[in-house]
Amino acid sequence: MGKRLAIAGVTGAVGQEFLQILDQRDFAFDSIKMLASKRSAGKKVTFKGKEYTIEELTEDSFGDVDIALFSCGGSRTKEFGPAAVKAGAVVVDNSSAYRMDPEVPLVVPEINAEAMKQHKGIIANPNCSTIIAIVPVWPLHKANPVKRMVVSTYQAASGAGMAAMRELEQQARQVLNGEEVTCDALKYQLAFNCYNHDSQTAPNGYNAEEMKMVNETRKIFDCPDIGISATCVRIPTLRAHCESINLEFESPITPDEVRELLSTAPGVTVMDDPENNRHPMPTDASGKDDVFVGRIRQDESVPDNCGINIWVAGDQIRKGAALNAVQIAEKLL
Ligand code: 2RA
Repeated sequence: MGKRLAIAGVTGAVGQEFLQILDQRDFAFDSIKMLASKRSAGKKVTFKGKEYTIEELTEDSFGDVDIALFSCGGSRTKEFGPAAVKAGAVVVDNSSAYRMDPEVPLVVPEINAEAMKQHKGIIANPNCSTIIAIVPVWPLHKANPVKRMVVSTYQAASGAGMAAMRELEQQARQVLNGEEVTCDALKYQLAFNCYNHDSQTAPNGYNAEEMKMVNETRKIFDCPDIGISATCVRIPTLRAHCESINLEFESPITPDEVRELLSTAPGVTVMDDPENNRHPMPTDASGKDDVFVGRIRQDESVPDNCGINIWVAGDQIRKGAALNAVQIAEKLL
């Protein structure tokens, strides 16, 4: 018997991607409910050739649900997630609401799927820039513990939602036409520009996106002492995040050993062609499941060949959000 599914936040970029991925992966389900805000209730959505009517997300939406995929923001997860659990559903939540709750597993299936066994009804999906960084770092860390990780991100508009993607396109047209730039979904002009991630800055000078990278990585790796520093920047691409990652290992490691380890790592594609200077680009990763890794090279500033630099690209909406959540749900079947 397949599971009874619900998608909470079905009209958003991640919600729409849930449907695509459930279809592409032929996810076994018996029924599916499309849930969204009151504003979207009554609208239609087509899934696997069948038309569904969107229902308003309420506390009573989950009596006939086994697995609920949530991507509707942290406040709505806190409002409706517990009711879903009380009704007997397992919630896989893409928001940051419960990620650092010690009672809630924070899971990347390729890394810590076993943590799911501890769930008490909610399983948290990590932040997209965290997932895209740690999928390739984990196999290296397992072979040779990472002491310190410095990450600079180049994050796509999709991280700010579907409306931000559309606004980036609109801004580009406005700039080229010499018109005033619209900044509703995006905090600043992103077209032909970039800006530091516009999440709140903490007293230590780091924004929430950067502290997610630090705190979520330590939780998922179960490695509270790993040194992590992040700088997160929004750039004018549509849906794939890129990240420059500097790693300091406990023991010496060569670029060839890194390539060898990554060549068999789940969820990773090595695209490392220094001779032709061909390395992952957002256009390579967009729409794909894997995290692409290139620019694999020694960090010659770190003694004893214990430093490595890599460059990664991953689809923010897929592996950075919807795919990772569906992979978690697949382990609940
Ligand atoms: C961003 N990581 O890219 C966030 C979205 N969850 O803005």
